[in-house]
Amino acid sequence: MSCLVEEAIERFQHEGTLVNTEIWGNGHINNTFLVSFEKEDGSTYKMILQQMNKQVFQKPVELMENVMNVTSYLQERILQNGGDPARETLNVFPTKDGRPYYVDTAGEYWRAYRFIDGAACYEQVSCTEEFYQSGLSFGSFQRLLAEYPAETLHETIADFHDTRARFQVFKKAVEEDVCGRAASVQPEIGFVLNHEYLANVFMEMVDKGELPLRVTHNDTKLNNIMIDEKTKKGICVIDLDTVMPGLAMNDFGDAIRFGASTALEDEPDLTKVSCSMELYEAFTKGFIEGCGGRLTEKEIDLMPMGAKVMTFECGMRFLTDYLQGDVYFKIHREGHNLDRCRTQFKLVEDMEQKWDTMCEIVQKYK
Ligand code: ADP
Ligand code: GN1
Ligand code: MG
Repeated sequence: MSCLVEEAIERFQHEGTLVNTEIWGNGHINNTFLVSFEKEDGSTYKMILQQMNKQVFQKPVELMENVMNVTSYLQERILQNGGDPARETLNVFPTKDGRPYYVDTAGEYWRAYRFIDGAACYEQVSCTEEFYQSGLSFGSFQRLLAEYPAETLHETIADFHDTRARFQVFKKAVEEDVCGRAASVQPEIGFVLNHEYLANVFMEMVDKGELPLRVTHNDTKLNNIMIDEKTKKGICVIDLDTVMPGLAMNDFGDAIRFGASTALEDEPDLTKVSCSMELYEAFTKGFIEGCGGRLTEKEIDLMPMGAKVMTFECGMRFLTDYLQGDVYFKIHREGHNLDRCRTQFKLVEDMEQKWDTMCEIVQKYK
């Protein structure tokens, strides 16, 4: 473990003696560590320590202001609802001088969260009920934040789900072809170009003022929710770095692209990849229930489109990163971003095949 990790650990308020530090989780963006301490009575005290990705989040101070404000707001709401604020939302551990982050000697930003015990994050769902529960949690998250003053939130990543803007970035990456990889991915490039309508569909409606901007999570993949090991209920929505004004259908869609897939996001064998209608239905039911009647009819009607748009956007982002030399998403093998891109495009194709069913399911729970 680098000495900067140790330097950071010591800057945060904690109890007991440091006994272990390990790399933790499967996030693509931040560097996450599980840090364990032993207290005087022999019990263990754990914290999640994260080195924030400064290249992705260029305004870490504003980002932490969002996280502090959103988590304090959620803690109050959870308390009012008779829940446990220590476990049902993130809790930031302050530094010894009372700040929500620490800047190390190399200029890197660190933060620490209370470790949520007795719960886990998954890369794939193990049963349909679990995915229903995660739909309920992501829907409730939107409901809990429905009255949050959206104008006070900083935009942590500009144009994050502006698929139309991302399409332009993609085209530029193809033109520049800095790694000379474009020639080898012509079918994938062609797929993006043939689906340009998916890049425009929501943004055109936003331009016309047809869609409400809500406080949304914007990164609703299954491993951003902690599932209670005993009850199997989604207890805590984590990874609040992209909580910003956004579209309800995108939170729905991003969760579908990851959790309703029959394979991992980076599965190289595309024959294993499809969008399970059973899982799609379970999540739809949970999400609509969780939103508690706040979604407009139009938003519900557009939920299947949200699934297609978010899956397309994510595949396009992976392909862009592959073309740019894997500078954004963490990779663990050569061609990793390309494998990820291919699963997403396979899912879009599968959704096109299953489109009528996807629309019928949404209407059933409207
Ligand atoms: P990234 O932005 O890189 O995805 P996350 O904030 O999602 O980072 O954290 C990465 C992983 O660390 C999560 O998927 C989860 O497994 C774990 N994790 C994050 N916060 C907590 C927490 N408070 N308690 C327990 N595990 C956590
Ligand atoms: C990233 O941070 P993480 O791993 O939860 C990314 C999402 C992508 C996702 C693809 C800030 O999510 O937008 O959909 O990877 N987060 C950011 O798995 O770019
Ligand atoms: Mg994450």
